[in-house]
Amino acid sequence: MKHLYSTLLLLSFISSTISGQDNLIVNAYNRSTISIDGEWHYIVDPYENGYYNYRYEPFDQQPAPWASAFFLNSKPQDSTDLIEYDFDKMPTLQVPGDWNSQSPELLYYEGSLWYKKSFDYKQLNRTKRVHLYFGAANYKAEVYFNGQKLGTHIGGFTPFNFEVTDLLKEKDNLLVVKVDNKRLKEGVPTLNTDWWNYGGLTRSVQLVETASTFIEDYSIQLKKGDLNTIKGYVQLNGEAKAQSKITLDISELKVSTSLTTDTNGRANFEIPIQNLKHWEPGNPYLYTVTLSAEEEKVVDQIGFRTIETRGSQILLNKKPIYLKGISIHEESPLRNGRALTPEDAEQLLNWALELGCNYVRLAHYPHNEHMLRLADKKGLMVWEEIPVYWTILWKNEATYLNAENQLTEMIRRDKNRASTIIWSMANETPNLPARNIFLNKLATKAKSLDDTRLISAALEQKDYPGIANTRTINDPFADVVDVLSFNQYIGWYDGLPDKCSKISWKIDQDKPILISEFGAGAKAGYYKDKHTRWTEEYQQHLYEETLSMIDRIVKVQGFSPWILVDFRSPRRVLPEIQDGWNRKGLLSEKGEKKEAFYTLQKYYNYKTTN
Ligand code: GCB
Repeated sequence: MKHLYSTLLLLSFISSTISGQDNLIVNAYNRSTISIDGEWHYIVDPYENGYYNYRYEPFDQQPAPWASAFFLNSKPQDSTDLIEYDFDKMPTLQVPGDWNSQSPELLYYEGSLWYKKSFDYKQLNRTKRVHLYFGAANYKAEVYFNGQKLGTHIGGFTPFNFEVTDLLKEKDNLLVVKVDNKRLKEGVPTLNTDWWNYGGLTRSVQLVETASTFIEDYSIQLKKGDLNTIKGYVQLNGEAKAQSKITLDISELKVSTSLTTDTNGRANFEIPIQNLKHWEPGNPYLYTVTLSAEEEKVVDQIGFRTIETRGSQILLNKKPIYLKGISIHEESPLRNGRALTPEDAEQLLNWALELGCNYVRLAHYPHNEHMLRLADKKGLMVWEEIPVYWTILWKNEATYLNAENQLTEMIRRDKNRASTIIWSMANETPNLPARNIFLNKLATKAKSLDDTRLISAALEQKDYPGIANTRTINDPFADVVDVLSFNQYIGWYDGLPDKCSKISWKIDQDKPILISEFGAGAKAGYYKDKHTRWTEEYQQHLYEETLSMIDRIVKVQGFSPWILVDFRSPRRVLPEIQDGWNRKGLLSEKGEKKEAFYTLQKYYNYKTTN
């Protein structure tokens, strides 16, 4: 047995230096999948004792046998064996799920935690390839399977996968994942945020089965600005990927197009289409699209729409549209923690619809895929964003690459969602030369990955030089974005709500304007008068004042107040009012509606969208 440890460790040493995650498989949930969600044993490991030896060298990079390396799930072979851990005697956590909301001891925990799951795979069929797919793990995941390291993933909100075909057994597969949510200065996000640092395997873990040559990725959307041409590509992975036949069927449109891949396994296409029902709020039409490769089929539900700007207008399917929005964090009153299921998404998006929204800002990081799928079905336009928030290390190359990777994974996952109309690069970042370089590179990358959607960022507003009580946007990134968005808190961090009526706006850029945030804190059920902070009347008054101010800002094409539901934040410590919650929600964390909910609802009911 000891000999086996050293063999396994040597193997893992070799593999950890050569392996990493594979290209992301798109539309994973609509493929043949086996869930490995459920109860997973865990060990809390703040000192990373199961990862490093006493010289602080990672076990998985040492060729010697180390029975205390947790990824081996070692068991004493006889009564003389010294093994100082035992996963199977430890408590369990639900996967998917953040760990913070599952145990009072873990509420504030930031550090390493090991998950272990054993499972059988009865349907072992050597012609299939099998991939281990993680919806997300916050923040850094080290993944080990049957004693081998598969790789590491950094970034808490995007999916990743590893192929396990050759490692999979029929009985007793061992999956061990170390997840570390320590905040890092060089991380994305960095040390300070105004949200809870929920750690763990926060989204579902699945085995995805594919053919030996399979459809890894595809893009199927309308060509930029063209209501009658579907454009895209299909990418195969596998030995037979070159010169391979693929058929793209949209039977309802009588489309059946044959494609042949090039030597890299890719087929590009443009297909003219007549009589398309275009996706839009109120009529979110989705077509069933089937891709058939030689050995497999992938089915998706895809909507077709164009999104462009013209001067200060946003055009959806060539028609101006006003975005009636709300900002949302990925947190659920149903579970008092990270939202993660289709039901959580249903609840959040139903509230947005009840408010009268046609648009949601999914802040401040990529939300789970159910949110986008449901937004597609419900006809809600979406702003998606990466956690480049406040004070990133702009000059650090690794930080940039991390942000770019999160952007790439988000776009790769969601580029076929008609609902997503805006990719946002950042939130409230300082106007500095190094930041400009960082964000410009991100925007160029986003455009290179997807030229059909709009780019934005939540910027900050400033005093207009030389004109009293006048605000403007003075940020060079405003020249790069397609949609000029900014957050503003006049009446909350900046004076009282009455101040809104005294402020004028002079925004010189000829672009559509979105107000990406405004809001005020209120404790549900606390009533007094409109000048008393934290009351429902104050919040309602702020909404009334802000809404009439917004009506006076020329070029505004929509907004997304902060925020739908109260959310946990360690920055919010005021006793009896905040108690760890940011109170700017239109609903409390228990789902109680505040007065301002109805104020916004009324406004949206009267507001026309064109
Ligand atoms: C902001 C941030 C958001 C905060 C909000 C607040 O400007 O973008 O993340 O939660 O203000 O409540 O202060």
